[in-house]
Amino acid sequence: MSYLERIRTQNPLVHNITNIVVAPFVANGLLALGASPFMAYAHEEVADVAKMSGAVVLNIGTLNKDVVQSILLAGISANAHQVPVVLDPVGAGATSYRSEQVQMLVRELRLTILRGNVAEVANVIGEHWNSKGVDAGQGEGDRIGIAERAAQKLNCIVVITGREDVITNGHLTYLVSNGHVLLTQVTGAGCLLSAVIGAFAAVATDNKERLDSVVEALAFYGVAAEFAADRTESQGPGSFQIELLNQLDLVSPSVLQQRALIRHIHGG
Ligand code: ATP
Ligand code: TZP
Ligand code: MG
Ligand code: MG
Repeated sequence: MSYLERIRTQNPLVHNITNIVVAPFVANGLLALGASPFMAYAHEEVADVAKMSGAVVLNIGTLNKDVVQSILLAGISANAHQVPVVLDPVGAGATSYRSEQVQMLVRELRLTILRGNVAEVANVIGEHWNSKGVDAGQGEGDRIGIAERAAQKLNCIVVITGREDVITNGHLTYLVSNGHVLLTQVTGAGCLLSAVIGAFAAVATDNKERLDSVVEALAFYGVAAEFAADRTESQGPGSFQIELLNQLDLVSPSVLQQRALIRHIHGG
C-alpha cells in the first residue's frame, strides 16, 4: 500500500504551529489530502496536542517570542512521545533574530525532517547562501551537498525544495523533479508542502519507511501541482491555488505512480 493510501485510510492528526500568512491554506490542504489538521498555539495545550498527534509541523514564518515558546513546548513533547517533528525554518538567514531562534530550536529539539529552500537550510548549518526575505534568492551552489551535510549534522531527513527537490537522510539521497513554476507564485506553497510531508511521515512506521514516505510526499505534491497547472492554463495563480487544493484530493495512488519523477542518486 502506498503512503498516500495509508493517509486516506488512517486520516492522521497533524499538529501545526504555522504562520499567520498561510494557516487556512495549510489546514485546507491537509483536509484535501485526507489528513486531519489541528492548529494549536497556546502554551497551556501544545504539549497535549503534540502528544496526541501523528506528526507536529513547526513553522517560524511569522515568529515572535510567544510563538517560539509554543514551538519549543510542542517539539519537546513530540520528542518525548516519539511523534515525528517537521521544522520549516522560513526565512532563516534573512534576519539575525530568525537565525538565532532556529539555532536554539535545532539545539533543543530532535528533528525528524527539516524542509526549506536552499538558503534556509544552508543557514541552519552555518553555511552561506544569499536569500531574499522568505525566498531563496539567486545563487549557484551545491544543493545536494548542503542537504547531505545538513542531514548528517542534524541527524535527520533534509528536504531542499526548488525546481528539483533533494531528499536525503545523509546516506541515501533522492531527487524529485515533479512540480510547476506556478508554485512559486503562491505564498504558502512551501509551508503547505511541509505540512503534507508531516502527514506522510505520520503514517510511516520506521526510519526506512519515513524516508520513502517523504520522497513520495514530494512526488505527490509535485504531481498535484502539475495537474493543477494543466487545469488552470491561461488563468492566473489564484485559480492555480484553488485547483492545487482540488488536486491534493484527486490525485490517486495509481496516477502518482505513473507520473512520479524520482531518481535515487546516492547510497543504498
Ligand atoms: P521559496 O520561499 O524559496 O519559494 P518555499 O518555502 O516557498 O521556498 P519552494 O522551494 O518554492 O518552497 O517549494 C515549494 C514547492 O514548489 C515544492 O514542491 C517545489 O518542488 C516546488 N517548486 C519550487 N520552485 C519550482 C520551480 N521553479 N519549478 C517547479 N516546481 C517548483
Ligand atoms: N512572510 C512571512 S511567512 C510567509 C511570508 C510571505 C509565507 C511564506 O510561505 P512559503 O511557503 O515559504 O512561500
Ligand atoms: Mg516557493
Ligand atoms: Mg518557505
